[in-house]
Amino acid sequence: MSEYGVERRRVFGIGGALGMLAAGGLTASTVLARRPAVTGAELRSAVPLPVPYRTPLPVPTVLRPVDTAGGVDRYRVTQRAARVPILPGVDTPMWTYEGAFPGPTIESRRGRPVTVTYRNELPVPTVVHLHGGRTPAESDGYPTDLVLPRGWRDPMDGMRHPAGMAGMADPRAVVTRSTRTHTFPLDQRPTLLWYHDHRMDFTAPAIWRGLAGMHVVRDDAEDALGLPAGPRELPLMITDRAFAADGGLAYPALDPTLRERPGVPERYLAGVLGDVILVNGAPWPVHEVDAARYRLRILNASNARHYELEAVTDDGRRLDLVQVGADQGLLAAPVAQRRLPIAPAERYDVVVDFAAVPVGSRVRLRNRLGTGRTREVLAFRVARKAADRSRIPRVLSRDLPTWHRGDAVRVRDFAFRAGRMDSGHGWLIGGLPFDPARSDVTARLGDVEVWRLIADVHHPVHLHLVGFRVLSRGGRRPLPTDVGLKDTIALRPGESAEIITRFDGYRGRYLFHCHNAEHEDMGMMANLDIV
Ligand SMILES: [Cu+2]
Repeated sequence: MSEYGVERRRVFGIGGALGMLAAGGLTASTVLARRPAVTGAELRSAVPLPVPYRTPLPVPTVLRPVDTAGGVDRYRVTQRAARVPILPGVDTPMWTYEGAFPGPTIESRRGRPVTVTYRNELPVPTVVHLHGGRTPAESDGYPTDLVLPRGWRDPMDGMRHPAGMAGMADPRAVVTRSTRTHTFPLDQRPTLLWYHDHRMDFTAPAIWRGLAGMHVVRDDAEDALGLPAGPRELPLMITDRAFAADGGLAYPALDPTLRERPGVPERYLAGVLGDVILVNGAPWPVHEVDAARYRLRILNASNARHYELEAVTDDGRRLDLVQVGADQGLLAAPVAQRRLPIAPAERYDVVVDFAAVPVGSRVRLRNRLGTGRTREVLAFRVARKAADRSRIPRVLSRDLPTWHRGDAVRVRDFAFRAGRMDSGHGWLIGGLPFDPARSDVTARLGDVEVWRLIADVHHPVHLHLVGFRVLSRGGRRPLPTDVGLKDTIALRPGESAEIITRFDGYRGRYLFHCHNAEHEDMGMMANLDIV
């Protein structure tokens, strides 16, 4: 096959890129490659930390629409500073959606449009992206489509690239003042999405301060499956944070006002990790459950921390985590997992059965990648026997895309690695730092493409607009947890992977980027123009 020859050359091309990495002697990549489990530097809290598994698990409130006329659910969300009780007896000043962390959850039905009017009452520009949403470009939250706060003088402020690249304004940016309304058609597979700030150069500290919330899309077919529901379905947003002596959040921003100079000191180049694990904004919480099946909708909303989750009983048994869904919705069939590696922005939809767990005992969700307290995440205390009419059907969905290599009209290669930007250390895609004004990828609407990705250190790579399937990892079969339709793939140090997708939905300017939030602020994004 003539195609085979092309593939071989591309494989050698990637090998060449890796060879350069090894020889390049870049501080970050070489240091981190030697310590592959490290995805950042950990901040130490300056307050006494709570004892794990005493704080009840909060479940974020579901936001009520202000209007549902004409088949559209309309919401209003205000971004504002608030004092949020996170640690026992302490209020933590945060930047929030509606005064809460996580922000309120939006529940929506497939194909029923949602509009959200965001009001910015924070002291800095903001922009909201719905992660995993199949959203028209003008509502996707491009990093320069800023909502300026009242009184923000220079509309160009906050649109400049890090020092030394000043003046790199974006002629295509659509900037508004005070408010902006996003329209989300939500014509997509039901799944757990999340919304978060995506401001150019300042995404990492903005999410850290609290600008993140969940969004669930449902449909009748999924409802009819009989999976655990109601109080037995739990959205779980996992984040790590660190706290200063006054109970405020610690974060090593070069400019703590987040107005001008982006970035973090070099020590935190690989990412910022906290020493406190929060689930739905509570430190190491505990949740009382029936001895029955529960559906856990797990999101890793941490900036840089990876987890490998397992469910362990008090007597040391590991419970199956029966995966029913991935980033972009239901699998074709359930897959029993023992461990769930979860990188920033990834989601898993799993069912865990507490029926055989003795009443009064616990099941802990633990993190195999943590050390000390960061090994602990969440505990379930089995409170009582209970009836359970839920089920896990053998067939979960029949609408997963079945793209084949032969469908692809193009193969593209992207190296995600450390490098130099004008401002110093950066993280680059294909050797380049993000420039909103540059065209990186132009794809035709409807085209199927194969992308080959290669990483120096851990990089969770995320495509806006489309889901993809993982074809291979390291030249071999994908991991058992790569199953289903994804929108974020966790590349491991030195690893290559192939993904396949169809650029479907809308034309316009989108993004692909690393979802280690510190990496994305330090250059690791690129434009994806769909024409
Ligand atoms: Cu990265």
